[in-house]
Amino acid sequence: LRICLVNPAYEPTFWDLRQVPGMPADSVLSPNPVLPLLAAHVPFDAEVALCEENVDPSPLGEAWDLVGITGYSHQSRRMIELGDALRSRGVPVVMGGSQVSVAPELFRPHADVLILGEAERTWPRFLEDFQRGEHRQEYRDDGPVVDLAQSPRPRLDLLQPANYLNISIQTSRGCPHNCEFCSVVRLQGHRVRGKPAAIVIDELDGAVDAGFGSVFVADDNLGAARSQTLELLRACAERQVRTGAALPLFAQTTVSFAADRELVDAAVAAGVESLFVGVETPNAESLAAAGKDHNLGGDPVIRLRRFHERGLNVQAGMVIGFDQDGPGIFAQQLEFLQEAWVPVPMVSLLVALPGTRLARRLAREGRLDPDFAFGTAYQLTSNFRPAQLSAEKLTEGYVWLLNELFSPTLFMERLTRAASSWPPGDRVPEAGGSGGFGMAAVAQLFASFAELGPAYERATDTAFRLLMDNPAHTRKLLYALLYWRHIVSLLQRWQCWDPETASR
Ligand code: B12
Ligand code: SF4
Repeated sequence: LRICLVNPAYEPTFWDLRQVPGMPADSVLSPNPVLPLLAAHVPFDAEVALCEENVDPSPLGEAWDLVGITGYSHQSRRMIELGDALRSRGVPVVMGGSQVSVAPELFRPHADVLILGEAERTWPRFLEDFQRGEHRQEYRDDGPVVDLAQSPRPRLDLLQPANYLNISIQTSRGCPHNCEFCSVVRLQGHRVRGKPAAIVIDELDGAVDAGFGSVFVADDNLGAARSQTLELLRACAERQVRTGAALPLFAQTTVSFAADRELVDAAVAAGVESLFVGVETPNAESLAAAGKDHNLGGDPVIRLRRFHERGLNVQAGMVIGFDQDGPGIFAQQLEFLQEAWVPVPMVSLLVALPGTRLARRLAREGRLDPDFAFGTAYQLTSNFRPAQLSAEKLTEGYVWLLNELFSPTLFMERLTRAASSWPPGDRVPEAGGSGGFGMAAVAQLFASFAELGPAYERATDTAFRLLMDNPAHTRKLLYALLYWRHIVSLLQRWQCWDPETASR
């Protein structure tokens, strides 16, 4: 059997750096970990290929006995197009993933088979049925949740490390919280299921062997199961000592992680370099209404600064457009992010994803646009109108905020404050592999700022000094600068970059 597993193409997003001039066109942040995982779960001898359509769509033109398509909400349109095109050529198509699991009715007409929910047991069962010519149209695992202790080593050997900046490795599933706008609990459940540390370490060794040089921890919420996380981080620290090389880690967590000194110490020792922190909003009323009460304890500004003071770079996830947000929210977000020294925040408009409590509530209230095309962060519109803001004011305020945040003065102010708070330290030699930046790429990055005008050119002088003064933090600084350039390119691409704001 010849099987091809595809991650469909998406429009440029916050999450890949393809828009940075001079960056290779294939700078996707990291592969969707599901493809190498499904490849490892094929229960018989078969030829399996992985296709990252964002980089190289050519494998899709080959003759396959079966094509498997994954995807998140923003890939829905492309998933459907691909399904239709492949089936018109007579290729059987199977689809799965988060969006298929929460909105199967969208995909049924475009696939031969849907696999809903976790697929560790149903995917091999389907393949056996398929080979016998007796498969069903839909598989849903009604058994107990999957035990990650049974995870096989993903087939990372089928990936091209040069296409990616990091590898993604999942170490747990589930979250004990239940924020109104999030579908994680519906997809993964309330109980956090950790992968035993020994299996994760084996996967990390496999990632380095396959040529990857840094790791994105694809968990919902690192630290949600405290003792599991501590055990894992300690095993990563031991691995670093054993190999004598740093393997930088990036992970997602919540603000409360900063309040736990033992967890933060363990993260630093494990080689965690950056944390994507779900801060969402400085508006406490919005947090309370969204059920994100765990962000309400303590002062978030102090907590985010605490991450920086331990050398952990913070990428904050921020959201605008809650019913509790009034016209002042844009300025409030700006002030908060400046105060908290977050160099590269990801600010999104609140969108109601299918399968969330938010989508159900808005549908009940008759407020949900059913024909909305889901995008990613930096989507300029939403599928509902917040109570206190018109659609026009929402987009206008959002574009204003992005321009202000990424104007040279305000961006460099945050980066300088963050970098000055990172402790000086010795640089641990890195394992090498994907995700490193050569001198030529750095020179090209700096040259590309000059194209944006004198204010950017002046800012890069400051950036250059920061790089010289903080040799232990070169990678974090370069990533921040790359994201900055990337975001400016996105704003230009979407014709909402304001040269006047950018001149300050
Ligand atoms: C890690 C992660 C990220 C990483 C992605 C790293 C990467 N390269 O993949 C980052 C931080 C970059 C990210 C970004 C975004 N993410 Co995200 N992310 C996750 C997270 C926490 C884990 C996903 C993961 O890696 N799972 C590991 C794999 C192995 O498991 P799985 O996806 O659950 O798949 C299982 C089954 O569904 C099935 N399956 C999946 N695909 C297929 C295909 C076939 C053929 C078959 C048979 C089976 C199958 O098999 C798997 C094993 O059981 C999920 C939450 C969650 N727990 O699902 C959110 C989640 C997937 N993200 C989400 C969203 C919305 C986004 C963004 C659009 C956010 C934004 N505003 O920009 C962006 C899009 C980025 C991009 N360019 O694609 C939503 C998707 C909602 C939806 N309905 O699709 C989720 C569910 C979180 C949420 N808010 O509810 N994300
Ligand atoms: S937003 Fe984060 S904390 Fe809230 S339920 Fe989702 S994963 Fe958990």
